[in-house]
Amino acid sequence: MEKELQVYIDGVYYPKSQAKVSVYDHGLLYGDGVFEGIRAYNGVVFKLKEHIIRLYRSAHALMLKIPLTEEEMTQAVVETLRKNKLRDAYIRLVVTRGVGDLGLDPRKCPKPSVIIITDTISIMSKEAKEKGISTMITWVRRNPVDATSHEIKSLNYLNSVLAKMEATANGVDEAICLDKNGFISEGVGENLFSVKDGKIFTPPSSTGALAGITAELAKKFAKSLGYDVTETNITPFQLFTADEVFFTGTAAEVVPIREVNKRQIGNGNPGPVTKKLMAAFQKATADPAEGVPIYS
Ligand code: PXG
Repeated sequence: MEKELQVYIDGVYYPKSQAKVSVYDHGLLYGDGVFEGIRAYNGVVFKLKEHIIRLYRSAHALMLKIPLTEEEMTQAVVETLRKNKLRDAYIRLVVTRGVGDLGLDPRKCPKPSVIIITDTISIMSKEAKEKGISTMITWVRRNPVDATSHEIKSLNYLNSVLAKMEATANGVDEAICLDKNGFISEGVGENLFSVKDGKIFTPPSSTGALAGITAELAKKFAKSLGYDVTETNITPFQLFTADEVFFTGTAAEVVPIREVNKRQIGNGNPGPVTKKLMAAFQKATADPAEGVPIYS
């Protein structure tokens, strides 16, 4: 039998089938915790530093004290990948509030738990990348910035789950969420960009969207290619009538959107700006300088 993947929980490695947390963990009971989804490409953990910084910022917002330094966390991620002899991987980093009682008061949880899962990745299909994906604006709003905003990458993902279910039930690939004012926010685990007359637009974090690491990179590439990138409110109408629309995300990378609520975007094919950014992103994932090496 093939050796089981090893999962890191609080400094100890457990085989996948035995990697478990307590039913009293407030991560389970209340969604009280934070996470990151990270990828490794060809032996390099892509943008690991940026993901670790975001994890600690999310934790800071929740007043959750991670029991490892950022450096120790980085090492633990790399070591978990080594243990599993992975080069191309999906990494799920989770910090929960830890075990407490049945009240939601986090003071009852003396010790947060750190979980590092490294697994093989299921990548988006070649067809999705070549032809673009279909999307729909869902009834599920992004939580406002004064609620469980996705600015904090917390374990509260129920609105993403509901939105994803809605998309699936309607036979489209992915959902797009609006903010409480009706402006475009983001996908269920992707940031959104639109292109009109050679200019690039993306919703601000005031819509409750996560500050995506892939989005940040896409903005950087766009600017270095000479495009204007503006963070601004985008209406559904502006999306329907955009020349190009695309998603960015760790799982999605850069993926063209060919349809929004049955409206064809542009000519229905991935546009020139999207294609250039896809190529730039692809190049970055192959550059060891963009991440932390697993095997030195
Ligand atoms: N918005 C939200 C709400 C997210 O959760 C992104 C945007 C894209 O951010 P990055 O930093 O990845 O460019 C995310 C990222 C999953 C999964 O398992 C989710 C994310 C990342 C990786 C995997 O669905 N969320």
